[in-house]
Amino acid sequence: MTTSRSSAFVDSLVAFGGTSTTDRVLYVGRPNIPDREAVLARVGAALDRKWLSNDGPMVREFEEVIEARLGVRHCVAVANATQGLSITAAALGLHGEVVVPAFTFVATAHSLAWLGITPVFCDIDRRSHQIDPAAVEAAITERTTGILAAHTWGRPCDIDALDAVAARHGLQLFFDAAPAYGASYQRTSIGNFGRAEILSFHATKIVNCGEGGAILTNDDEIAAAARLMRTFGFADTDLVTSIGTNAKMSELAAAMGICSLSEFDHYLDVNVRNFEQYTSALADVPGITVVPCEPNTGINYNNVVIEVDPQVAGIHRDLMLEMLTAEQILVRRYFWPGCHRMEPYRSLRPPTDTDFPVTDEVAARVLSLPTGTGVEAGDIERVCHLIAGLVEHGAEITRRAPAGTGSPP
Ligand code: T4K
Repeated sequence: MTTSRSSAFVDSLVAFGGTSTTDRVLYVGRPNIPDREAVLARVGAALDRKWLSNDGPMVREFEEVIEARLGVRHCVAVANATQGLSITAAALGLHGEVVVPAFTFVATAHSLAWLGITPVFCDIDRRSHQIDPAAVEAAITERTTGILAAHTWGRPCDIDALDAVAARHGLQLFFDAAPAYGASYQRTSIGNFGRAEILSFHATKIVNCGEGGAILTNDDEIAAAARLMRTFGFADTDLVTSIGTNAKMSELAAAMGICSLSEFDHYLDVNVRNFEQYTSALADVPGITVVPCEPNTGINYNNVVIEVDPQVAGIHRDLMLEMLTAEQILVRRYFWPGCHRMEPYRSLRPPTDTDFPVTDEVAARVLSLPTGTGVEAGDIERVCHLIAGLVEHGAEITRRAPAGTGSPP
């Protein structure tokens, strides 16, 4: 119960002069580290071969493992997902405008803007946080050539409805599947939808290469074009047949990726266990909702996301973030404030409060919590205990926080 007296819980918070009971720092996005000996053995083999990049054997092995696991015809490994998205947009011949969600990591939009394509933002579904197919349709103009949908939180978006919109308007549909390795939609692995899907193997993803990405497609022409473009357009020694860039994955990254892929089942088990612990520990905390999974989808649980309803919880998300950060629990407010409020997009089209109201509301409420193999049951207990306490004493914390702290910008 909230009282006007100072409570022991609030006094114990680091932000109010208390001392933390632990030295542990908890991160969102802490990498899953595969068996060290296995990684070092593969790195050693690459050093012995003196072949470190440019279509090396481990990059090809990495691609083949993914093709086999996901049942997709082509996996084109790249240096990172952002480059993979740009290359795919170029391979699809996109120009003019491409519709993207406003609520996504900014790389989705940047990958297009980098090519001189205008990302046109649209709003998301309130419940799932995924791109809203009706909003996509409303954003289409005569300049639109494609739709780049995102599988936000690694959870499949409404692929069937987006397919229908793309077909109705003769548009190319492809997916930013950066966080979605291992996810599935109606029992088919992500990687098989649209013209192509692009994965990230950044350090923060469930399977990682340190830095890495992949273009997945069942289309031979897109795969061939992407293979050329990732390596300067070289079709053969001294033979350049298309525009290209350097988006090659190195052998060292592939070594990490192959070892990481081999431990996927373990990472998934840990993530599921963590997700279930968070869900049950926060179930009765007023104003806190663990964003649920949609039916007919399989997910990798690499993102544990809560919504904080400030009216019910009695504390704003930003103040909660500051309190947890002071405790060395480095939660993140992905994807605040929404791409439409980031440069260069906000200057190109100054945002109003009525443009993308769902994105604005969701972006103001979400918090990503630590998960993965770096997090233990006791850590989750501590995080949930703190969140529950912050809610229980929300009024007092809000009153005692220095002016401007944690208040919505
Ligand atoms: N599309 C979507 C929907 C995406 O989410 C992303 C990437 C992309 C496209 C682009 O994919 P890539 O081109 O990166 O392959 C991080 C990641 O860098 C980024 O890959 C990821 N999404 C995004 C959601 O998160 P930042 O700017 O938040 O990174 P940073 O440095 O703040 O680190 C994130 C957290 O991870 C921190 O808590 C620290 C921790 N961390 C990070 C690294 C790199 C570690 O503990 N160890 C590490 O080695 O973007």
